[in-house]
Amino acid sequence: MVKLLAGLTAGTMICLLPSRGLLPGTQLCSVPRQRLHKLASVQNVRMLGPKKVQSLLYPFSQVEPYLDRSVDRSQFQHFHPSVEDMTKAETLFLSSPSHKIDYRISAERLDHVPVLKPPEVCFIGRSNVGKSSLIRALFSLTPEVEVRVSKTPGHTKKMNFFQVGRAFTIVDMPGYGHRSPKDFVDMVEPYLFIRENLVRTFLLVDGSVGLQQADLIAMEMCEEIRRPYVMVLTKIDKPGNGTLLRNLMSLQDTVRRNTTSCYPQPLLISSLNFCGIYLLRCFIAHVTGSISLTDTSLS
Ligand SMILES: Nc1nc2c(ncn2[C@@H]2O[C@H](COP(=O)(O)OP(=O)(O)O)[C@@H](O)[C@H]2O)c(=O)[nH]1
Ligand SMILES: [Mg+2]
Repeated sequence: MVKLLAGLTAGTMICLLPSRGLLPGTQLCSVPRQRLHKLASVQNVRMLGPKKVQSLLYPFSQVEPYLDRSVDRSQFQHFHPSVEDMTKAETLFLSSPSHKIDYRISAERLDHVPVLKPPEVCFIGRSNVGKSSLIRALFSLTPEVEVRVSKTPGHTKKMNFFQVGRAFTIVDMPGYGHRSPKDFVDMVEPYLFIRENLVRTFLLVDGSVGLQQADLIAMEMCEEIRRPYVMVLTKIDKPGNGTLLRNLMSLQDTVRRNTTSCYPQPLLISSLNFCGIYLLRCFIAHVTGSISLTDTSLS
């Protein structure tokens, strides 16, 4: 098991000092001289070329050119916030003395789950699908937050709670599949049923392999629970555009035909190259009521 703290090679990182002013009005004093990934913030992404900016902020644009002309694009862009909204949202992911972001607690059993007031979002999915990596990428502006990522399937046996100031809590759930179906039945399912402050569940599917039987079972469970959930296609850096598009279309089709509680637009993510991380931060900020979007039609 390897403990990685935003473990990136020196060549891929830059150092953002307080004087550089990452975001207007935000305090970096809580992370002095902290080394941040060069793609951690929208502000840095905006300095790249327009095509790169587009694909990092709006990952659907990567596959859109390969889509048949007859397909309605709007179904993939229900949530399409402005760059300004994404910039506003990411300030929530930046720790400061008045807005502390930290790992809060782990729970091995449901009766150990802490009672917390803020709205909560959780990440579920098969072991190794990329839940912890995704949470680590969300917190890349606060790399001192420790999120364990492992190459060994089934590493996360506990629910890990991360507190984002008084705004919301993010929960990393144990994976299902490989060696861990018991955790899933014992913890994940009842948690989803009873957690009153849970506002959104993100169900992760590996974008390089597409929907698996275990994912379909998890979707069925979410449908039974009838709480709003969102499909997330992870590791989109791995497959070629053809495979990714096929997996996306098949997922989209399943969502359209078989679900009522699922958000119609699957989100595309790579925690490796940060594609879609900014959009997801904005989505979380929005569904937890932490920001108001400029364009309120986007919900
Ligand atoms: N290429 C690629 N690999 C990823 C990505 N996200 C996670 N991984 C890898 O997938 C493995 C499992 O990730 P992890 O976050 O521990 O999955 P979890 O079991 O769902 O929490 C690790 O080896 C990660 O480095 C991604 O976006 N792209
Ligand atoms: Mg994990």
